[in-house]
Amino acid sequence: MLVSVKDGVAIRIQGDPSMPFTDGTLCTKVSHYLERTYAEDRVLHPLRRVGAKGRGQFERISWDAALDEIASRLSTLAASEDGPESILPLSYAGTMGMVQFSSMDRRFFNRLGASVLDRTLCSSAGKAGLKATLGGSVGMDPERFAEARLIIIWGSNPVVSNLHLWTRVAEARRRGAKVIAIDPYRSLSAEKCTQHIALLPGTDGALALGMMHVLVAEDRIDLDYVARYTLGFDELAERLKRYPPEWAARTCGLRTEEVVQLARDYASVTPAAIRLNYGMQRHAGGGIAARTIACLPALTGAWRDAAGGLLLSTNDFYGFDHAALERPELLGGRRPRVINHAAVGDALTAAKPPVRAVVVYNNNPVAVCPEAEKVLAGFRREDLFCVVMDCFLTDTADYADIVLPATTQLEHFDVHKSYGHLYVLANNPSIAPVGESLPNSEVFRRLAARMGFDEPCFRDSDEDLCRAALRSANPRMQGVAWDAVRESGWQRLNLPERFAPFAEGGFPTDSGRCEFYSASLEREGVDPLPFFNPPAESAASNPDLARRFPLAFLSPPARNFLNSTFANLKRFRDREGEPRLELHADDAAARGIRDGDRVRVFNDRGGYRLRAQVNDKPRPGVVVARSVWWRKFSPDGRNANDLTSQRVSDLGGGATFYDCLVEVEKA
Ligand SMILES: Nc1nc2c(c(=O)[nH]1)N[C@H]1C(S)=C(S)[C@@H](COP(=O)(O)OP(=O)(O)OC[C@H]3O[C@@H](n4cnc5c(=O)[nH]c(N)nc54)[C@H](O)[C@@H]3O)O[C@H]1N2
Ligand SMILES: Nc1nc2c(c(=O)[nH]1)N[C@H]1C(S)=C(S)[C@@H](COP(=O)(O)OP(=O)(O)OC[C@H]3O[C@@H](n4cnc5c(=O)[nH]c(N)nc54)[C@H](O)[C@@H]3O)O[C@H]1N2
Ligand SMILES: [Mo]
Repeated sequence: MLVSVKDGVAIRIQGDPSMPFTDGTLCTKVSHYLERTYAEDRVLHPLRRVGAKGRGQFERISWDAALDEIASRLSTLAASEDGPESILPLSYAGTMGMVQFSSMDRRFFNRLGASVLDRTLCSSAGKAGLKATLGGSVGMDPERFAEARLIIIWGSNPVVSNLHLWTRVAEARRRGAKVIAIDPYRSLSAEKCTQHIALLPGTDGALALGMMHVLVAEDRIDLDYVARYTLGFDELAERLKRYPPEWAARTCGLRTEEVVQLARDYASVTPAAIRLNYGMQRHAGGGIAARTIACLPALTGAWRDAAGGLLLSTNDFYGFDHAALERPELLGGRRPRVINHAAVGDALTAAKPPVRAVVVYNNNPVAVCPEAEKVLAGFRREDLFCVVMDCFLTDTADYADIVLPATTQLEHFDVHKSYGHLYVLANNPSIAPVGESLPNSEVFRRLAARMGFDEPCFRDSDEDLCRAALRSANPRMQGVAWDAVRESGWQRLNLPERFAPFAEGGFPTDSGRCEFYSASLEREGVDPLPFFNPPAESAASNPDLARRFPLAFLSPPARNFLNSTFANLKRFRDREGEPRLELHADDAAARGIRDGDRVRVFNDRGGYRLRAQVNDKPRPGVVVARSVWWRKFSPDGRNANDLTSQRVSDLGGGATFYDCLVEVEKA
């Protein structure tokens, strides 16, 4: 992104036309980033709560007063009987730059010995699934999608959530590729595909097993690739006998021909690329499902081609030096307890010893964490000391004792990797911090000084941190150094342009092969071969619950919001209109609901009101509420996470937002 500045004020932003991945295009939200930077409701100075928790009433205080109070409260807790584990950082993806996401903050909490947050809100199920099969978060180069002849968009809505990949998919389509969406919902992306396979939520693993059964039964396997570069094919073939396409079709709510044809297309139309994304892994069986799907390209040898294979995340191609950023040695041998972010409601209400202070940054947990009633019960606690660092008074900030104003991307240094491309990006500040706002890194630097943490690493500047992040012996990082990246803005990892990562094996697993049979899973007590792990909440897996709550509830990203970011700005809220529940005409008719009616969606965990949008986009039995709305901008002050559960996925302890049964009634 390029920023034009006049008299210290940013007046124009544009995509960097030299950047190959974006080609100078900004997404719907970031193209209006200046409105966020200069928004009227931006927090400009530190604030202290004056009203009751949740009311959002504050008075202005100085930085010194704010930091003195925080340092004194945290020091007292650290020295108390419950110790430093009574303090919990709550941070997530508000910014994912290495400096503002995970550097000085981690040093600070390591030195303190605070409880460790397991950040599982987004991707940990799929990450663990990929690790078991491929050895890490690695896959094909997204820039090669344009050359694929077959593309499967699997549990993803890239028109909305991954625009720059979609550009490549659209290009492939123009060149005649077949593009297939696998999604219970006819999303904006599914609408633009050549074919849409609308399976039941949480059944993706079953579909992949059925496909693999067909591939083996019809001799559509690349036996040479399998013999050279995979592990456990014979055991897998034996296992697949349990999963004929008729079984898969029944489990997924599809026709047998759909399963068989998908397998045949997948094997015969090449190069074949799978864009797997995180939608499909937000279920109880999400980790095993991702692992199972990741077996497909090795069976057919799709990896041989740069435009074939699978992409969930490119994260592990980067060799950033996280230990240099986070300094785990500051723990000094202590091993603080670990708290799962996806179950933070339970942690704040029931952990022993109790959590007595939270420091929230890059995160809006009251809006984005599951089972909001429990999360709120935690944040309402009078005895919980709560600090929120943010650019805005979010739903979470309303419960803060102290609010600290945070900078935006225009106002701080950072260095980024990506999970969806292969470039290192510099984030150079173009304007001074707005108001009295400070970067996260600076806040933790100042807090460290106040708390007497005198290790020299607490004095590193943000550019020191950028430099440290890129200092790495990893061959893909050779030639990628901070000073050069800062100048050019971006640099591709040291990889060939036509990069086919596993054309000749070389998977980062222990065996160096794609592991159909996973000894690492076996060691964890998990079935080492792919199997179907059903959703926790579905008619097949929990018929009693499904009798009371027969509809599957999905709350995927809205086009004009980025999780809950941007959802406070009028432009984006106006574009989304109001919270809406999309439902199929059959499900609406069965409940006497018409398009435009006010409805209430509910289950045992909670409920909220929104406007019915009757269309045939969700398959029957599925309802969709595009998210994540701020609670305070919703008609009854609630949102989708009133319904979602704190249950975690089979692998990786990931959140299971889309594994959620509900009922709907006219309000
Ligand atoms: N505009 C916008 N872009 C974003 C975000 C945003 O909030 N807004 N968020 C960013 C973040 S943090 C992330 S993690 C990514 C997420 O990006 P993706 O992982 O691509 O997720 P979504 O775009 O939410 O697409 C999820 C799709 O999965 C479908 N789905 C739900 N359950 C299932 C299932 O069981 N099986 C299958 N096959 N499909 C299912 C949903 O209907 C939805 O269409 O997007 C990023 N980009
Ligand atoms: N129901 C439902 N819930 C979901 C999802 C879903 O699909 N459905 N998606 C899940 C997913 S994929 C994700 S990734 C999570 C995301 O959850 P979060 O990471 O909490 O993301 P946001 O809601 O965007 O909130 C980030 C906050 O960080 C702030 N911020 C941005 N930059 C900075 C900075 O530099 N410093 C500080 N201090 N603050 C900053 C923003 O203003 C914003 O308030 O939500 C999850 N929750
Ligand atoms: Mo995410």
